[in-house]
Amino acid sequence: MTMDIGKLDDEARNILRGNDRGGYTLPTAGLYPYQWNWDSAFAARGFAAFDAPRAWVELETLFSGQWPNGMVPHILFHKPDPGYFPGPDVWGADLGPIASSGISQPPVAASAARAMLEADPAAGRDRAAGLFPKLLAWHRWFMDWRLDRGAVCITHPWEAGRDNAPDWDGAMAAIDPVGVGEYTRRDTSHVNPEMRPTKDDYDRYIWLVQRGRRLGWDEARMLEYTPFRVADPTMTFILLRAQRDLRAIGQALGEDTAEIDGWIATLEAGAETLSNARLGAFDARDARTGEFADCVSSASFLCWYAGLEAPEMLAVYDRVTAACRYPVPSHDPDSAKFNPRRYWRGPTWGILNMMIGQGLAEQGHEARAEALRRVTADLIAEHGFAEYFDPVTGAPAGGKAFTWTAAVWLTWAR
Ligand code: 9WN
Repeated sequence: MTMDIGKLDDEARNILRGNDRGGYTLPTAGLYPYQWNWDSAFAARGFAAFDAPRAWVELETLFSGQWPNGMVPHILFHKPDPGYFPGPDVWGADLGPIASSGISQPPVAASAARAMLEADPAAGRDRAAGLFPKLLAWHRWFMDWRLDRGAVCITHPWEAGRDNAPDWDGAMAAIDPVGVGEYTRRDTSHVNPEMRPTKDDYDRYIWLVQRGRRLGWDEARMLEYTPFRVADPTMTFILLRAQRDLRAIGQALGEDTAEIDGWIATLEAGAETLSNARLGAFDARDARTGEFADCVSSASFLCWYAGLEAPEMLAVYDRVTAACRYPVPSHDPDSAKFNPRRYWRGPTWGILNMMIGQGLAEQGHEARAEALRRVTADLIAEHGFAEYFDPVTGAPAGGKAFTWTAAVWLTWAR
């Protein structure tokens, strides 16, 4: 189709400006009224396309909420807003300088910072130097607290950023959310409930939050007994990539990066433990039971973004992307659990496409990368800057005027 690139550029910049709350950017107004971690790093990349100083501020604001133990929370509650549940009163996570959640999210910030530094080394040097020790501390926190056989685990489905992915079904089913009590969701008042996680999911999400709160969000105490601990391809591949990017930043700044070299080796070995031979693909692995989830997800295809060659994944990628018009579906269309409308159980997400596309290109699979870029551009041009899309029809879903979809347009898809 023919698309008006200039008009889409304007629209994307207006979305970023419109969601800007002064130093940080909302994912979308209404549904998500706070600063989210990985959304913010993607927002920074979007701003970098037209306002580099503002892009650095986005990352600096994110790190202003870093906890003393190095963790960077998945939500920073800068200003109270009753439109989102669960808010700071439910999390009770008061260990950091800003009210926040008690868990983290996929660490894409170092990768954003590296891209920004390389785009303008002179202007970016001081900003990158300010962030480097903070990024290092966050990455060390993952290495200290989240590894299982070298792969990175999540302790809550929200930590992966793929909330209701079928990858967690087994681990979630093992939780009995006893005593969770009554609560009122707000997400389903903003968007169609059919596009959101179910009540069974939410009971467990909230039960896990209540448990973390009872344990004072103390990682050592939480590790003694872990009701939910899943080695996750999203986290593992994204952290591996982020470590390589952090090392590049460190080298550009003349820092000692030996510690990061060790982390990369550990994570490379850990990534192999996510290879499910029965499935022929990278998969989530329950760290408590050792069982694989048997799920091909869009996160399985982040292997290339992580810097792995993974030639065996190409045929899986070709099968999955051929199965629907608007790939990459978040869950395998050939699986009985595939649902093209329900959030992370089928829909296509622009940020995953961008990371998969970058990885494919870097590993020399340019034709696949270009096809994916084009399909993502078509999705946005035809259906707008939605939170996610139906992979079969392209229909927009979830929140509108979405920050990370605008950022994907400005940085990669256009
Ligand atoms: C919980 C903000 C976030 C994204 C996640 C996405 C969704 C939150 C929610 O929205 O999660 O963190 O309430 O559904 O799954 O990836 O960061 O856009």
